[in-house]
Amino acid sequence: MSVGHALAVTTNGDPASLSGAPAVAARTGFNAGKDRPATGDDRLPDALTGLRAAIGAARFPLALPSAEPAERIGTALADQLDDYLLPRLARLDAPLLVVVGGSTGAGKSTLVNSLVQARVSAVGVLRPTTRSPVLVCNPADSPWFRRGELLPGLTRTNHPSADPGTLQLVTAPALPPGLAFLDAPDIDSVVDANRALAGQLLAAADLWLFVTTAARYADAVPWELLHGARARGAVIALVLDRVPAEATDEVAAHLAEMLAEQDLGSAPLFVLPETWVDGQGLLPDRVTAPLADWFARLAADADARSAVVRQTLGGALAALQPAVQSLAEAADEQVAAADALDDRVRAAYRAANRTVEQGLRDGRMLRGEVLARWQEFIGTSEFFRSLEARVGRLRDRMMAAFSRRPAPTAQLRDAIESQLSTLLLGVAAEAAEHAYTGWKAHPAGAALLDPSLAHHSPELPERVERLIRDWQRGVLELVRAEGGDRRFVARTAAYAVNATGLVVMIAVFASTAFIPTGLEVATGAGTTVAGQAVLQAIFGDQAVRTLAGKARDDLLKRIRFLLDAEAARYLTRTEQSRPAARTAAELRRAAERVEAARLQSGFAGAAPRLSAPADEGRHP
Ligand SMILES: Nc1nc2c(ncn2[C@@H]2O[C@H](COP(=O)(O)OP(=O)(O)O)[C@@H](O)[C@H]2O)c(=O)[nH]1
Ligand SMILES: [Mg+2]
Repeated sequence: MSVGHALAVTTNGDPASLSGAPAVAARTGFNAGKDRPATGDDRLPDALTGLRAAIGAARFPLALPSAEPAERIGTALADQLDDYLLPRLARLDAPLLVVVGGSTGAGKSTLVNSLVQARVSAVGVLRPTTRSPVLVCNPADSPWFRRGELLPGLTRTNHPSADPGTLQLVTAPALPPGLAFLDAPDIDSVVDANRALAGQLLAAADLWLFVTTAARYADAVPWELLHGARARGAVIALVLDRVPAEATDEVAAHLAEMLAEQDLGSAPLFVLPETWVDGQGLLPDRVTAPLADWFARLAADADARSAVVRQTLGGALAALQPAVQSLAEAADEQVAAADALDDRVRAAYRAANRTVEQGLRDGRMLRGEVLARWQEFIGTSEFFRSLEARVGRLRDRMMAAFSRRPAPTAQLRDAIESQLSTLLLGVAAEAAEHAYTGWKAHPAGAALLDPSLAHHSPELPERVERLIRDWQRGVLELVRAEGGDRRFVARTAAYAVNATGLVVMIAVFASTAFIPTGLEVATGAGTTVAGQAVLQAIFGDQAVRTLAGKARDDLLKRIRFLLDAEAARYLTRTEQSRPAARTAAELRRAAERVEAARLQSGFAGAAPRLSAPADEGRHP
């Protein structure tokens, strides 16, 4: 390949695209001749509007590796739909927008100024970092760009502005109608917002004019962007600017190689030699001529312009479904992660409930203080000393005994309360710790944690105390209600109610299935006052058993409720960060609608190719 001075060269070895005119090569599967309007029905715009809504509603709040890219892709897609796809589809005949992009100092602004023969865009090294991008068009096209259907998020201004979110509009009579240039911020700007804006503008381009220099063309950032643009099927033309004469062949050949590697071999490439800028800061005509001619021919050729628009639009439409698919997958991951986090919490608190049930079953509650107080309690009732032989009439006599002589009920109650409280606080602390470590090991969970979650809630001791009091009160009410029929509890004896209530509570701790062992504990621990037969008689009593069963259910219910509240500290966090369950399905459905509408539209044909500039110096 040889590159003549100021000659645009192409790296494309395909003669079909070397027509010398900027028209789109006719070898397309795309119905260029019988060009039926792609918007003959509203299916595609409607589907795109639906997709826009689905993307706008999608959230990726859980800190998964896929969330940040999804957030970014979602924003970019929403922007592209608003900025470009929807307005462009509505007005296929609107002027062609050429977005000029590239690295800092590549000569973008100089090139735009030179092409429109006016200093419309500030040039130079001392650039204000937040200068608004400049769009330059023929005065005839100004109303369209001013209207703001394209890039609706940018406020139009007539002057350079430091306001972010503005687009400066300039008219240049030297620029033919039908084609406009947008001098975008540097794609490698040190200012994040500028870089982001550059990307957003490029996604709104009908044609991306990528400017690089002999010194910079191997930089990574532009290649990433080029690669993305290529993947989207955008029409790209390249300018290799400021190439020293002696390096032209070598640099142009190397760049051509890189372009071919990136599947960009067919993109028109213009090599501009290093030169002096004039007093106006403009490049000499002879340097810009090939590029200027190429654009002039494009501006003059409505079919060629339309083909460019259709290629970029078609490419962008075709790229939607795969991109949305990645969003849907990320949304699925969000839901799965939220479920997984909830599962870890539920498992921890289920285990806590199980431990409590186990604790009520295995007799561990009947140890220590409770046991001592229980023995004291039954030991002080004279009745128990003489009862052994007469268990048959136990119930009545027990009640009689209780009502005659107060036993230390308060101490037993306190002991029960403290034992139960220890158990509950212990299981709650353990569950919190398990849930905490479970979340900590999960990337999305770790991000939702705060240190307080590692422990039971600070109000828990108070709640536990209340729970136990309420339960004990409930047991007494049960006993009282049961006594209403006068068979079980002596009618008026408050003491008997209390004492029976305590027996019932103890029976809860020594649940029916467990009575024999529980009694062994009680008797084996040294009490001689109440023999096995007596206790068996008490706890075997159907009325006691029924009451104990009810009291036990009530206690477990209260505890479940309490532990649910503890778990809720975790679960509300996932609930707040949980994306709507239907997000993924809605994204997929909306993307499928777009895809179906696209396939039926005129945009689904094989992408046409923009022909390269004439290359008189090219060897056969
Ligand atoms: N000598 C020479 N200077 C140039 C050329 N193109 C741009 N410049 C200078 O390089 C600097 C950066 O150019 P500018 O157009 O602002 O680059 P941008 O950052 O890509 O917009 C300015 O001082 C220009 O005058 C060129 O072809 N030859
Ligand atoms: Mg510039």
